[in-house]
Order: sequence, then C-alpha cells, then structure tokens
Amino acid sequence: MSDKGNVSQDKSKDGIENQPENLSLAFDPTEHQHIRYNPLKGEWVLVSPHRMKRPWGGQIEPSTDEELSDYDPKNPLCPGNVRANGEITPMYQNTFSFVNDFPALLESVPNPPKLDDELFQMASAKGTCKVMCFHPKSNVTIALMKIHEIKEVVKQWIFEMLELGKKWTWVQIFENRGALMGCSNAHPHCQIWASSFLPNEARIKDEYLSDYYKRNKKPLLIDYMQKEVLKKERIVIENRDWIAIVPFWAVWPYETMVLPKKQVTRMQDLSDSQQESLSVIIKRLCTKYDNLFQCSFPYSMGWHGAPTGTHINDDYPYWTFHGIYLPPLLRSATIKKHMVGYELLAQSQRDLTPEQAAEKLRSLPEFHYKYPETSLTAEEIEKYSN
Ligand code: H2U
Repeated sequence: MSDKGNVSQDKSKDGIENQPENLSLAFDPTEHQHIRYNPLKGEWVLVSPHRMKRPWGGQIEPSTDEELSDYDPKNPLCPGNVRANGEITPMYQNTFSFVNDFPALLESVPNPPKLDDELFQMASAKGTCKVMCFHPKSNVTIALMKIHEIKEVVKQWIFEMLELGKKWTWVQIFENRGALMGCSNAHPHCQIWASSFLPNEARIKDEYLSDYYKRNKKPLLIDYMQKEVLKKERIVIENRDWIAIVPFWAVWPYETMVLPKKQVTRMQDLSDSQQESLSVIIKRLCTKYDNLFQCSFPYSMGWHGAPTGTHINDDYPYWTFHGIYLPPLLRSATIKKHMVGYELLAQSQRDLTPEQAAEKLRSLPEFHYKYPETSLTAEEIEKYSN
C-alpha cells in the first residue's frame, strides 16, 4: 500500500517528471490538457478541455423522455401486480423491498476448490440481491418526489443496510436510472447487492482511505470536503449537512459526489435530521440533473460507507459515508460519453473540466423544467441551509 499511497510523490515512475514546458504559455486548466489524480483509487484521469470545441459526428442516442402513466398493469414492480416468481407485489404505500427473482449472488452455494497457482485463483462468493421500489407510482423519480417520500426511501435504505449488514461484508445500494444505464424497468427503484466479499471498488477505496489516514491522521474525504468548501470551485449545491460536488478527479462529464459536512462512517449512523437534509440534497441534485439537458436524466448512483458483516464493530476512523452519481450524458439528452478505446486500454479521459461541469450545474435553476410544481421553494431550500 505504501508505494500506492505515495504515487503523487513518485511521479518519475509514471514518466511525468520534468517534461519540457512551453514557458511562454501560462497553464490554463480550461484550455490545456493535463492529468489529475484520484486519491481514492490511485488512478489518473486525462483532462483535454480543448476537445470540447470539436463538432459532434458520433452516435446520438434516441430520446427516452416519454410520458409514463402512474400505473402499468404489466409492470411487476407496481402494487398489486404479479412478479416473475408468481408472487403478488403488495399494495405498498411508500417503499417495498423484495429478494431479486434473478439474483447474481445466492446465499448458499458450494465453495470453489483452492487452486495452488497464483495465476488461477478463485474464492468463495456468497450473498443476496434485493430490489427496492421507491414509490408506488411508476411516473415519479427522486427529482419529483416530496421530501417526506424521499425520507422514506432513506429510511428503507438504512433498514436494508442494518439487516443485510448483519451478515454481509459489503452492502451495495445502487440505482440504474434510465434505459441508457441499462435499467430494465421504468418504475422508481434501486437494487441492493450484499456480498461476503469486498467488491473491487470498495476494496481499493478501503486501502487508499486507510493509507491516507495512517499518514495524515484524518479521514481523506473530510479533509477533501473541507478544502472544497474553501475553494468553492466544484460545489454544485450544499445545505447544513451536505455538499454535492463534481470531484476534482471526476471521470464522467457530470459526475458528482455527495459528502457529509461532519464525519459519519455509515449510512445507518445518520441522525433523523441528517436523513432529512440528505433527502433534500438528492432531490435538488436530481432536479439540476433533469434541468441540464431537459430530460429525465440517466445515471448510476450508489452509496459507500465502512464495511459491515464481521467488520461491523471494527474501528473505521478513515471511512466516510458518501454518495456517488455517475451520469453518462455529455452534450445533450441524446449524446452520451463513451468509455471506449483510450479509456479501456489506457486511462479515463474527459473533455470539459470538473470546474466547468460544476459551474454549469450550479447555475441551473432549482425549479424542475417540466414539473415546476414538484420543486422545493426558495424558503424550503433556505430552511435546510443552516
Ligand atoms: P433494473 O431495472 O436496474 O435492471 O432492475 C430491475 C430488477 O428487478 C432486475 O434485477 C428484478 C430484475 O431481476 N425483477 C425481479 O426480481 N422480479 C420481477 O418480476 C421483475 C424484475
């Protein structure tokens, strides 16, 4: 871990030391390409802002912003309908969770053999997968829901974290929104995959957070949040308990991170008041996202916090609970960022800078472009600001 943690001091290894500079030009991050370091992963992202000027000749995705009705008799996630396994979805009022009928992880399967060859390793993988509906109506999203309704979602997320976290090492809550992100069902819902192992993203983050804490005696994400609050360049919105920012090292054009203003280790440690202000910040963020390209904005999002299961009573001073939003859109509702050639074979690359993305999102109205009546008023936003 120590060599990874010192990547920033060890640039010679990466071949980026003492590159010849054109000293007649002052560096402008909005004009000049550069690479940025992600301290949560030990990875670099190439930022090429001059590429924003190129005309778009690539793929245009079909617009998926069609009107949905609040009930679809064929949708198994709607109250009263039949699921794939023949069970009836109850007439739920707020949220509803069930075990996925097509789970990627099962609780009980035989363990793979231990192979004595470092090139052929297998390990046991057990777990459970759930689906959680956010609302009985199919045509609402977090952006359009009321705060008390979103709070029910947060409470159910916490319930699932507590229940599944009794047994499983990592409980990954994630929402795939929109067909562009592979969402197969047009009803507001998320999935929860709980596993006996730390998945790669969690394992790598755990290593880097732990290493930073050992060296700095502070949680990385709290240090980072405090610096971002002072710099103000990448903040999209904030309230008394949370900031939503485009991270300095963001890979997706409009990627954001929701960070707490005070150290909190896991979602289940949030107070009732923090749960409410979290509901407010995610509604506001999703409203801004919808307003960006005037569409029901697609994304994958999820929550990360300290490991659970047998680690539930371990000390995790270095883990800070946070949310991650990864939207695929680049230029409009129909032009997607493709993570392909260079990204797959070399490293991630982005065109507009994180600061430009944050500025764009920040300057968008808080009122929803299509359903302004569902938006928070200025007074309601103000109520949660201090
Ligand atoms: P996505 O839209 O993110 O694909 O999630 C829908 C999930 O719901 C999907 O994982 C599950 C699918 O397996 N599902 C059921 O478990 N039962 C059903 O009757 C329909 C869909």
